[in-house]
Amino acid sequence: MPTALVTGITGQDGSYLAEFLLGKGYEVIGLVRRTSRLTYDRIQHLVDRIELVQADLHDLGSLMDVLNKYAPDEIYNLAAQSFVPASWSQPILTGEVNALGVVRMLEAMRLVRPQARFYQASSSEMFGKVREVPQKETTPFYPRSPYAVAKVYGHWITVNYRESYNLFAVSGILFNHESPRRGLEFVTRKVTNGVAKIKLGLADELRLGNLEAKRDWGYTGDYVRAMWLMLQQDEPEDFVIGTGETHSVRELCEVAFSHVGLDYRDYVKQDPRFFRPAEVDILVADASKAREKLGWEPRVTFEELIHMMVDADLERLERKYKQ
Ligand code: NAP
Ligand code: G4F
Repeated sequence: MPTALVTGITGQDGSYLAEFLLGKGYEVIGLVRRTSRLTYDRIQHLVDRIELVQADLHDLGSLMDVLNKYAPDEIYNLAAQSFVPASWSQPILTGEVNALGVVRMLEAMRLVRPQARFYQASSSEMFGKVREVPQKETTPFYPRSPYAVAKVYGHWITVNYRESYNLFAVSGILFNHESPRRGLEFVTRKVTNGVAKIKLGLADELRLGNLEAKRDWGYTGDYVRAMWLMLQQDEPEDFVIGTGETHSVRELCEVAFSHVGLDYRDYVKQDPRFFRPAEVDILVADASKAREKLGWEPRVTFEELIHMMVDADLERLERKYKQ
């Protein structure tokens, strides 16, 4: 039975990846940081089937201890400060975790478990002020936030450890991926949760920032499959993962509100508080390399994804407020 270590297991991607790996017969070790309250809501249904171990990306010794104890075959480094706006208010913390945290994990692997295979959660935010449309593996980066700058470091240090130490270390450059487990502050979930609240009479408006920004939004369940496929290849290589479709935040609102028979123009208000100091205007993936080499394709469409998220929020809120 192969063993996989997943950092960020309590996050959106970690929970889907853990499910996926269990389905493939892996022993799954989840790295969790010490917090004053447990943050296991996304993995509550899995806690009896996985092993959780405390360590922190700030602390090299804790990472080395975990690798020593569990000797994983695969390491998925998903942990990060993942909310872009927070990276302007906490740029140093974001750099510590999203940039230096990656090299700590790679150092731990180099010193303790060099035969393991390493996946780094790189991001389409690295393309930022895009140099070409669509974006592929060779598109130059132009990061537009402290988050994205830190992710560029994490990306290149992974390439560098692969080339310097001959480690099997790869980066997945993943475009936005969403699900009913997405954090409430990200725009898809903010919209689907807002729609559900308005539909149930729990709110009467939804305040958003830039409605013209465009993103390539896919379903997280599809994207964790791509992470795993990258670690099953003969040679370590980086891959762009996305749907190849782009939609504006305005279109997202149209699809989400009309799913419950409402017109977004009656409820959505633009609020300067949610605009960013520097915006990423358009992201859209050219994932042809992943299609050809990994045989990867997304299975859930944009409309299906947004409908799934609205339905899940409606169901959750109905349950909560009926009691
Ligand atoms: P998420 O839901 O915010 O989860 C982040 C995870 O990182 C949580 O488990 C969090 O733990 C953990 N974490 C944060 N700081 C840590 C530290 N110092 N030590 C150990 N763990 C720490 O993010 P996600 O959407 O699943 O994204 C997963 C990864 O993919 C991130 O690296 C993100 O930047 C990257 N990414 C995401 C997308 C996307 O669209 N979702 C696209 C491209 C790349 P707590 O539960 O304790 O907070
Ligand atoms: O949902 P978002 O906050 O995601 P963003 O910034 O694209 O980052 C996410 O995807 C990245 C991959 O490209 C990941 F690396 C990162 O970790 C994260 O998962 O915002 C999407 C767009 C932005 O252009 C933002 O300006 O939506 C726009 N937006 C408009 N109104 C809003 C809002 N975003 C948020 N969060 N809240 C709003 O009210």
